[in-house]
Parts: sequence; structure tokens; C-alpha cells
Amino acid sequence: MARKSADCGGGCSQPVNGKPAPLRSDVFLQGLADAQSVTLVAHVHPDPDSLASMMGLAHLIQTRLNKPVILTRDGQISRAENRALVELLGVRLTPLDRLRPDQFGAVVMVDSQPNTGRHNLPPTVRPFAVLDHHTTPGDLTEVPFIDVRTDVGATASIVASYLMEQKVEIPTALATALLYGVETEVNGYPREASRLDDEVMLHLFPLADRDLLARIRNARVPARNFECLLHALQRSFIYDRLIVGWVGEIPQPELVAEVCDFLIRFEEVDYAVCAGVYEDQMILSMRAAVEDANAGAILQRVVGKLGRAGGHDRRAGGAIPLASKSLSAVEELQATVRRRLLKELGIEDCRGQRLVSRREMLQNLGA
Ligand SMILES: [Mn+2]
Repeated sequence: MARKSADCGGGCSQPVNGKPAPLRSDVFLQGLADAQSVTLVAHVHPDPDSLASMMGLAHLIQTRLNKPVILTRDGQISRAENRALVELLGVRLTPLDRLRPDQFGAVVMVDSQPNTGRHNLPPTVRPFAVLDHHTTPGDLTEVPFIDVRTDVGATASIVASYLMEQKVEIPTALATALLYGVETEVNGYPREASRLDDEVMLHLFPLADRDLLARIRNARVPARNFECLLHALQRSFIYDRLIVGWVGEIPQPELVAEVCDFLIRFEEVDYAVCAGVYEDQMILSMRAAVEDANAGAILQRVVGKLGRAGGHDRRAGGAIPLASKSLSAVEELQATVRRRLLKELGIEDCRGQRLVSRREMLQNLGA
């Protein structure tokens, strides 16, 4: 359907032969016209951006194409805010490992790309579509529909723009999820938001349930979160403009990113990296407080062939499988990660200065 390019809201490709290019959301929906059913997948331990993107596309497909849609969950949802989002908004998720390869129908992957090591999708299942915004690429060969915009802050903004292009009514719960999904991706400083993210947030704000949003943002957290924070503070070291926090063994993988978000606020550094051991992996998180930081690419080079990593300019994550969880094996890996990080950031290899001195820690214990 031809429409004025002014309607595109940033979602159009360049005009072809003088004719306005079709809306991306039209191409997306046309590509699914013959599908029996659609399965939506995101990355492992789905975050609010992933969850909201799946919810938005499910609503778009159900409204426009009236087809059955399955939203999946790869791994656990453990972060308090993310659990609150799922529970309070009534999101129904099917564990990915409960689907047989023949039950998938057309697969749409959001907030991730194939072969990035970030999901447990059977390798024989090739996605029909990939919608993502990560700067570190995956394998997109033979994916018929690709909408990867590395300049956009959230995949949920791309999905919301599809709903806006198609003039689909956005129910309150969905608007709340989409707004929270975008917000969580762009709330760092310097902001990683594009014009599209801001347009989408303006559109969604009046449609969302602001009380529910506040409940999600302020979800109550268990005691283990504070234990983890204490552990990290006791083992945080400053190297010039970098702070590294060793979180130790953690009960849920997202805690590493939560601690990293806290440490990057430290006024004396521009970079924060946290690492913790979850099950048989070392989980890594990196944040930058400066523009053009290339955090995703840096963490990818630091991890190298030891594991996988990727992300955005100012936020990145990764994981390294552990052959052994013995203290010496973990410490050896920590030393490798630290050495590579310092080299990547051009910081002289030196002994780190503790964020909290041993003497202070002991004094606090004695008090
Ligand atoms: Mn995202």
C-alpha cells in the first residue's frame, strides 16, 4: 500500500525509482501472510525490551493477521522488575525448551540476532524475521526480513513504531510494557536514545498505566541482592578511569548488570565492569559514562574466543563458560579479563586501588 513518506516515522527505507518505499511494518506483515502460526523468541534471560517487543509484535500479528502467536521465555526471568512486569501485566510465556522444532511456525527474533550465543533456539529453526538494535552483529544470512537499527535505543521502539504505522490501538498493558522496555534501554547517561525512541515514549506515555509503571520500577528485591552488592563493594578495584567489581557467586545472572549500573555512577571513573559466577559461567557486564565508548566491541575483544559478548556503545554483556568453579580457576580467569580490559582501554597494568579500604571494612565489622 502506497503511503506518503511523511507517515514513515523513521521506519521507511529510501525511495526506489522515485516511488516511496513500502512501510517496513507492511513488508513484515506481508511476509507472515502464509504462516500457520508465529513464534516470538528473544535472548536468554529476557529483559524488559525483549518482553515488550514480543508483546507488541504479538498484538500486531493478532490484530492485523488474526494468527496464533506464541511468546517464549528462554531461561529464567529473575530480576525483580522483570518479574513484576510479567506478573502485573499478565504476560503469558512458553518456555522455549518445551517447543518441538515442528511447533515453531514462522519465527520472529527480537532484541537479538542468530548465532550470537545468546539463545537456545534449535539450530535447525531459522527465523523469518530479526528485529534488533545491538551494534554487535549475528548471522543474518537467509533471514528474509531484517530490521536491525543500531542507532535506535530499544527494539521496543521499532516495534512500537510498527504499531503506530499500522494505526493499531495499543492497550494499556502493552503501552506500559513498551514504555518500560524503551525506558530501561535509554536511561543511562550519556543517553543512548534516538529521535524514534523519544517519539515513541511521547506517544506511549498517555496510554500507559503510570501506577503500574511505578510498581514495576520500584519492585521489591530479596535480601540476596544486598548480599551481592556488599560482596561487590568489598571486591571493587579502581584502575585509572575503570572500576572492576568482582561479584562472586550469584543466585541470578542479572545481578551483575545491576551492580554495574550502580558502579558506573562513581564520579571518578568512565568505565565499569562487573563479573560474577552463575551456574557454570562467568557473567560479565560493562557500562561506560562517555560517548563513543564502543563497550560492545571492547567486551567482545576482551572475551575473545573464551566465550561470547556484545551490546551497545555504552552497555555490554557477555559470558564465559567455566571449565572449573574452583577459586584458583575463577581467579585465573579474572586476571585474564582484567589484563585484557586494561590493554583495551589503554590503562597501564597496575595494582588496583580498593573502592573501600580493608581497614574501613574491618572497622565497620567491629562497630
Ligand atoms: Mn534491547
